[in-house]
Amino acid sequence: MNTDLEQKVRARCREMEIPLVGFADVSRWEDSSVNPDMPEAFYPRSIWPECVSVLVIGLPVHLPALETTPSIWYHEEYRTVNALLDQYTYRLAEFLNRHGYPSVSVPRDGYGHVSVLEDNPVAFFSHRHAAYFAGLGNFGINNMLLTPQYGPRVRFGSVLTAAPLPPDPLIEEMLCTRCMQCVNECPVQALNEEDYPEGLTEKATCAKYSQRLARDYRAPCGVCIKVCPVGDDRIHYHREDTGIYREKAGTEQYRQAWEHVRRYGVK
Ligand code: B12
Repeated sequence: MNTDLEQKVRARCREMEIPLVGFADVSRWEDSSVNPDMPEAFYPRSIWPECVSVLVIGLPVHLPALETTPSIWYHEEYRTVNALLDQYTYRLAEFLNRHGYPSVSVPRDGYGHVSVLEDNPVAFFSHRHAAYFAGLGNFGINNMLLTPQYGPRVRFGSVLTAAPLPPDPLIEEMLCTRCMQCVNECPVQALNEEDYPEGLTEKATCAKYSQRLARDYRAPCGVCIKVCPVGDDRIHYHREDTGIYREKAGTEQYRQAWEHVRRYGVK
């Protein structure tokens, strides 16, 4: 394992202000004790046979913007994070290439348009699985990868590399509290109480809702990540109490602010 290279990659990520970085050995996808029954075609080595490790980065979505969803504010925040993910993973792949290790970045999503997802709501590579195997978090009832730092309010990008980087340990302690707020607050009832990956029963319903929001420049939805109580970012933004998202006395000031934002910049 190349620990010197690992330190260089971590230092590069710090310079780029990337808060979450993890490494996964490709053998984790092939180990049935940690991998759910993901079809083999989705394994990194099936996609690129030279792959030895996967480098995963995570960038947070900022809670105050997300709280206004569906809105232009979250819509733009989402686009910014997506653009950065693609740029950062491309640049990290180039960094590794320059160090002599063949590497390639994977697009943060991997579909041409949300309408494509109505018939086939699957991409060729799963970043949430990569993030899990890179020790960045574990799965919640909302089907998202929850991290200690940001709960599910973090988007991931991956670099496939031939470099043998030391794998990070998986997070064993379950982060999801099973509070069911994601299930109860989903505006189109697309989630149920089953554990991942059965929980998202209505992928097409979720995708269709997202498509409707996209026509108005309000996509994506993101309510299931907004209401999740997990993540240190809630402390940072003074949002430990998720009751703020339900009508209750003393929360009018917030509701007015969110409604104000939702009225502008969209159809
Ligand atoms: C398609 C997609 C969607 C679709 C469909 C949802 C879906 N497929 O789960 C729609 C538009 C509905 C959607 C919605 C959202 N998404 Co989305 N989405 C994706 C995308 C592009 C592909 C997912 C995928 O198909 N991966 C490949 C498959 C193989 O893996 P998987 O879905 O991760 O896992 C499945 C398999 O393992 C499968 N499985 C397990 N065992 C078995 C066994 C067999 C036999 C089979 C066939 C399958 C199977 O079941 C798992 C669950 O469906 C990813 C980006 C990416 N490329 O990873 C983002 C991604 C998953 N989305 C993300 C987010 C944040 C969201 C939203 C919150 C919207 C938002 N941005 O605000 C919502 C949340 C919906 C929810 N609660 O699940 C993030 C998740 C971040 C995190 N912290 O986990 C990702 C990773 C984007 C990113 N780059 O960060 N999404």
